[in-house]
Amino acid sequence: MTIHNREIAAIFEELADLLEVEGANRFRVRAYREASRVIGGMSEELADLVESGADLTELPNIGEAIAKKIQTIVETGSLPQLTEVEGRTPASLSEMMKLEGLGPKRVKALHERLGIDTLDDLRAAVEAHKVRQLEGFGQKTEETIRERLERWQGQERRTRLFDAEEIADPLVRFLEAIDGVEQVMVAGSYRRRRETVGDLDILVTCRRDTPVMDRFVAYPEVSELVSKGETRSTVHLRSGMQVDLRLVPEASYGAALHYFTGSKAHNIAVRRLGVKQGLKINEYGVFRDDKRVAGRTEEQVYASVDLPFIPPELREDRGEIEAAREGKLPQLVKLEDIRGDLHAHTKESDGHDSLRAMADAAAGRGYEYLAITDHSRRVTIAHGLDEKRLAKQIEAIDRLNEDLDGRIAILKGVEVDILDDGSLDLPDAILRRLDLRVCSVHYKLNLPKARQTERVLRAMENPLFNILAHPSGRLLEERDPYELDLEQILEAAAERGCFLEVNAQPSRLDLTDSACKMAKEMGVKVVISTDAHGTRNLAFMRFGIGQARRGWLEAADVVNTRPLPELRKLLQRG
Ligand code: DGT
Ligand code: CA
Ligand code: CA
Ligand code: ZN
Repeated sequence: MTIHNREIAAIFEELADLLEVEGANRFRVRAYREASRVIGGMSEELADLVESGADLTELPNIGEAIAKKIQTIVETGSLPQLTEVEGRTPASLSEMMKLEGLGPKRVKALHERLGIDTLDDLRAAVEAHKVRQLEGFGQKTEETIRERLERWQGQERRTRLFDAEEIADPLVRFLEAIDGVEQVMVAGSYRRRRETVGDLDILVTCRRDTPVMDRFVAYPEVSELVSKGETRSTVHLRSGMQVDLRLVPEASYGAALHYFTGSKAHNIAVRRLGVKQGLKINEYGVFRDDKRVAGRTEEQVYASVDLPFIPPELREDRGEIEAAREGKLPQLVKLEDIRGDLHAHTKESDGHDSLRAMADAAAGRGYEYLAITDHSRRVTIAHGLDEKRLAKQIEAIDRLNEDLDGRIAILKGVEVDILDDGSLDLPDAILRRLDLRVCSVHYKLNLPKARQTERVLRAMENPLFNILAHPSGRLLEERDPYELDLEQILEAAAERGCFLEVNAQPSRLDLTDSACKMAKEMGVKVVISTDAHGTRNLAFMRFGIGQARRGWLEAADVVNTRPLPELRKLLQRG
């Protein structure tokens, strides 16, 4: 049984957390954390690399010692060092660290000073107002912890779409390889490209007497069999993901696909239309007086209620049925419409790859342009660029562009911090020499709404401000968005010719789908960017596209579908 990168990354993360709680050397802690980050972002399986005898120390941030540990994990499935630290620390401490806002430092303080080892202990201490008395906590922190504890309890755990893909892809290949299987389709929220999914809903069609269910429950990743039947089985995988598999007859495939793609609200609305016309619509087909009149394809199901095909990303009952009826469905933006990426990092700040490698990778994707936007000086942990280093990079890009000879245009950019007074982290003189400026809020995320909004609005007053990066600052399943009056920001952006980013990092997907729709309605164009920290991350574009499609965006709403000369004009504000 091979171990996945996700699991290896989790082992290092856990090791770093527990060592930090113990007060271990902070460089060691940081090394493990870095390793975890690198491994989590790799698309090649480490297990394969180890097997092929590759030199792991060639990976960024992986030294001799960590390479050896990776080898151990791949070969044995675990790491003795972790087992050892786990033996020394209460198991519930790591659970506690998963609560938003409670890093190793705080867990350590709670553990040492109040003897808190579990979430239950923590809840009791919060009730007794003991937490606020701790140095470095205070009343506000205590209240935040209380809210998070409450939410944690009532919360279903969801999986990010990217992780869901990593789980679904090999399973789909496994099912497709079964002799006799014809179609395999992942429906549900996964097909609607929701940013997180609860479980996977897979539909299969096959020839008669194909042992699909037997093979499915014997999939090596299955950790628990919940139920097994003739046409439906449910399992849990090692990743924690639940999978529902349904075997459907060819004649019902379209109806089943429609039903299990959902959303539930969309299904109910379509079914209601059917009822008005005397039709019964369910997962087996469309029926009039118990006679099946449609069901083989989704198109047929929609046609039976006089609707055109509605793309899965729109099926949320947010007006798509009315739009379809009036012939006003948007022509949703597609991956092929994208002509370039406008947010990418290199080794110069916190990226893994060189300028040249990033340029080649973008050209390899068929892009017309790529903007290099390394961090500005304030972000010291990311090795942000000051004026001097940025000036050097500008020259390097000029030289590279000559070298590339029009194969792709590399745009000179920066991801510049928006400081807390609303000024930008680098002087206008150097910013002016760039083709574009991506502007980000990276610290003081907890300002009150009015002040945070004021901060961003003030930054947008600078005519050099082009794009507001990851506008809400949220991290999926990890960090809440900061307080910001998006409507005011969009109004100002429309007035001033600024753009908002759909950051396609799987953990960000920020703007959200509904914010995309709001931007469109307020006449603000968006930029879909990957914020790539390595060549492979350029492939994250598909997640940004999914999000934009869920937000009803068309190619015309997206700045980086424009040819370069048009893009350049759009970047000259006013
Ligand atoms: P998830 O898994 O929470 O991310 O969201 P979904 O949308 O994948 O929901 P899930 O897995 O519970 O069910 C898959 C689809 O099956 C759902 O999108 C619509 C359909 N479905 C489930 N329950 C019902 C129901 O009670 N009525 C109708 N009309 N459809 C349902
Ligand atoms: Ca589902
Ligand atoms: Ca399900
Ligand atoms: Zn960035």
